[in-house]
Amino acid sequence: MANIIHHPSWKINENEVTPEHTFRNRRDFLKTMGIGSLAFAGLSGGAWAQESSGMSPLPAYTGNPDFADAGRPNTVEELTTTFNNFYEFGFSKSAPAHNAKGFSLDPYTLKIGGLVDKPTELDLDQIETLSLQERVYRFRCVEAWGMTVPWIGVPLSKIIQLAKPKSSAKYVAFKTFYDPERAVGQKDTRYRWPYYEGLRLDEAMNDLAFIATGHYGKRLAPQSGTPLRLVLPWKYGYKGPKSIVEMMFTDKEPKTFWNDANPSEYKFYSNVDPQVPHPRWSQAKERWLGEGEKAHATEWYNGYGEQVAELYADMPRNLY
Ligand SMILES: Nc1nc2c(c(=O)[nH]1)N[C@H]1C(S)=C(S)[C@@H](COP(=O)(O)O)O[C@H]1N2
Ligand SMILES: [Mo]
Repeated sequence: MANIIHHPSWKINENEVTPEHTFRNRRDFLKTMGIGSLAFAGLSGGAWAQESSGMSPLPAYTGNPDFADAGRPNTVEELTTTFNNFYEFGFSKSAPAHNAKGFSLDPYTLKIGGLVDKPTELDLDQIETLSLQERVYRFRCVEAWGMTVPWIGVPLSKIIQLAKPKSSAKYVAFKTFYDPERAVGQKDTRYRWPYYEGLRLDEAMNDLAFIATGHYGKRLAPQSGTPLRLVLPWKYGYKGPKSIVEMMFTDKEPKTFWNDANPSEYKFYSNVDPQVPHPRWSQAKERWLGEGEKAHATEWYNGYGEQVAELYADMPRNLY
């Protein structure tokens, strides 16, 4: 490999590097550097405290009957919380559970701005009073593993409605926390931190788009994206950022972390599709956590086509 790989002090073993991880050359990095964070210029503060968690227990929630059963067994909590992608806390699957131990963004505030009539700041209580419910969703990572998780949270549309997006708002961008002292992965300059993502507004308003603050009847484990993360069951997992701190409405398609890192491998839409292979992996089959091999056929939109297919009706399939 032509790149000079500079190992930071928390050095990762090469054999632990996940398939999603790719090394970017310096030229690509410089090329994308100036562009991606424009939407958030002036907004990063880095002042997210991490006192030991004083978080209250998860409030009472109801089970949403439409999502009581994902048609397959739930993944056991122990697996969901020990096999993770959360590059801020290391690049191996086992690192986040270890490195994010005790991590918290308390006191937490979600900032909402950009093209909205009501710029808003919400704490966790205000978010959870919007309609806290449990939904069991299938989840699919682009690395061809899947899981099934009983999330607890609120529909993203409820949060969006509070901020009253202007008619000029066509997209929503998400920004996550920045604290390289605590999140050692953010010291790796091969990536541009903090992790950022985006959706078209109609995707964000779809009933499936969900902000999870809990799973398995409790608050999210730190490595699962404390205190809240986006869950989009019809898209590959990287479209759902963990530990979001800002939402910003825009009229242009937002830049995204993985598309900037490797545009030929990670597209903006990233809908699960067995017929659109990733350049490095077929997407035809998938492995469910806890199983040894790719024993299951991948479903288009991860099986959620009834709810989301119309969003992409006039789009060529290979575009996403
Ligand atoms: N902030 C942040 N969010 C993130 C990631 C990340 O590295 N950082 N990884 C993404 C990817 S690739 C996947 S598959 C899921 C993994 O979620 P899990 O570890 O809870 O299974 O989180 C997504 N959200
Ligand atoms: Mo992923």
